[in-house]
Amino acid sequence: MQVVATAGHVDHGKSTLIRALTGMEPDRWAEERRRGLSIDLGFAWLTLPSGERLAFVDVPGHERFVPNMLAGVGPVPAVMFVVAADEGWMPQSAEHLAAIDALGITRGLLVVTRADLADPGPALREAAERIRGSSLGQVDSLAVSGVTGQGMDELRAALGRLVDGLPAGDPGAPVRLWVDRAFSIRGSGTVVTGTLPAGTIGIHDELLAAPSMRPARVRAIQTLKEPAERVSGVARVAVNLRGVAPAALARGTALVTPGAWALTAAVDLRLAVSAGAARPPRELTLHIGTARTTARVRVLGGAVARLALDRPLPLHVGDRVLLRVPGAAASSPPGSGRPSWPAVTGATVLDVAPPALRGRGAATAAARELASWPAVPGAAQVLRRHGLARRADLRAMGITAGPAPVAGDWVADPAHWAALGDRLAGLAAAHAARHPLAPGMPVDAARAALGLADRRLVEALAAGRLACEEGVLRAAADLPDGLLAAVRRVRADLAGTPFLAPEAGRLAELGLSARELAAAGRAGLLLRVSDQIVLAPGADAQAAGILAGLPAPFTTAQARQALGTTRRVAIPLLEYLDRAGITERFPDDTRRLRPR
Ligand SMILES: Nc1nc2c(ncn2[C@@H]2O[C@H](COP(=O)(O)OP(=O)(O)OP(=O)(O)O)[C@@H](O)[C@H]2O)c(=O)[nH]1
Ligand SMILES: [Mg+2]
Repeated sequence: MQVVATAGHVDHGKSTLIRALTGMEPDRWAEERRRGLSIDLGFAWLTLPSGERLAFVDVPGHERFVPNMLAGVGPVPAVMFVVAADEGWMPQSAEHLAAIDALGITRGLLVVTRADLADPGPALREAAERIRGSSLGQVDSLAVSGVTGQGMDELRAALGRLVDGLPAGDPGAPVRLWVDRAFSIRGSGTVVTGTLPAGTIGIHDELLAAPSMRPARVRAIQTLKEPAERVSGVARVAVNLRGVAPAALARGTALVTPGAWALTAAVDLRLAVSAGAARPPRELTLHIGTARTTARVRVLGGAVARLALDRPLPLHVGDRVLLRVPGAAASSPPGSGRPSWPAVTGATVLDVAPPALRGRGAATAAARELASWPAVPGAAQVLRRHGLARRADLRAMGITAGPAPVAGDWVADPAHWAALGDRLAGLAAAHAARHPLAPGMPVDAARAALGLADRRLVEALAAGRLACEEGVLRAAADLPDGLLAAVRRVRADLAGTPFLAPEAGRLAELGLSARELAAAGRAGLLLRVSDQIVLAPGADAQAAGILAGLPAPFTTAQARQALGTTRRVAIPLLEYLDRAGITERFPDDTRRLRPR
């Protein structure tokens, strides 16, 4: 299934076209039908000649209902832009196009309707020209009449081509269903509807209602009025929920996959317009999906701004949002001298957990860093800014790929990690100088001094630099320099591929015989998995973190793959983990992590 929203000036024939195409009534309210004017969103669908189903979200064109229009278009991947042949391009045509452009929607179709009333040529030419300058670019276009039915077969064919070109949603993506309607049905309870852009919702799934984050269990699902066990985006869905009242799920709330979304009231983002020439107003309305909230704007520099949201939203790094000047019309008044801030602009979310800006120059430095980020930032940029993060936190920010953990489920920016290691070595040396009779530094003292949340981080940092025994860190001093140098080479080999232990030839080349390996192991500089296999200290905890991500029980082959290593290492490593009580081996040679 695909979902397409309408767009276009008031009274240009959007709803009439949807009625003619689908035989369904998009104007759901008596008031809309009485006034001949759409006020709220309408929903209708049809089956295309290809057999694929296409749902429409019909939006109102009147300028008073722009927030409803934005809620309709917000979660939808494509638009059918409607212009009346007898009126041509009009103010809300421009306003709707500006919104589509700000949302970054790239797929669309131009339909000039009411072609029974006037020659559609001029309207087609002008609209195509305007649309070409937007994110939609060059679109297919045609003339029709929703009243005489002229051109409707061609329109179905054009919609088929539009739909064929649309990317399918990722069924494995985390769910964020922006609610567009919530109501209750006698005997069933709460039902919400929305456009599901990606991900899968199944009966019995537990979702959270953002922003309250109250859990809601899925009792039943319908898509286009048909019951379904599971539905994957892109789709129109109606979800029957247990555990929440409709009032807690009004338009603008979202149903999200637990753990997959950070609820945030502060974001750093890149504006599609640089703040160089014009200054944005202090307050803008942020729109995403069906939600909107007032946001206080602070330009950090160039096109980078920090927004404080009145209402927290479930956001991911890379989300596209629309920023609207409250109460403004789309086309700014011309010729007022100083360039004015556009009525709507798009922006891309760069950071959903921005660090506090302290001290002079912090904003400028932050703007410079964020300006250098790619269009859609990834783990490398986010980690460079945050230094250290749990993988679960990265996932909630929308970052799924990332480096292997340094300890537990912690991942680190390499430079930050190296600097922390150096600071730890310095702290331990200073401690030893201050306490000559008890030179070992307690791990917890080091953890506090480094401001770290988890002592496993200290242990991983100490590995290779300091010996760590019984909760105390000691300088690994009394080993010969040659051995220390060889150990550093091994550690460098392991830096990018932590589970590819050096082969016997490599150990011999570095002069590391069994005796040297044993000494390095005792000093905590290497982890001796077996006589022949050495890894960096902390590799056991790192392996446990990775294996925790496998379905239990897992096979040796699955573990080997997840760890990115060979059987030569995987088998002794798993046996080591068994002995250490980290894993548990079953008679069929599968394993699971022991609960801690
Ligand atoms: N002759 C003729 N009239 C049309 C055609 N399409 C729409 N109309 C008329 O134009 C008026 C507006 O049509 P709607 O379909 O309500 O327009 P809309 O774009 O949905 O308007 P809003 O939702 O209020 O923005 C109605 O009176 C329709 O009967 C057409 O193809 N030919
Ligand atoms: Mg209408």
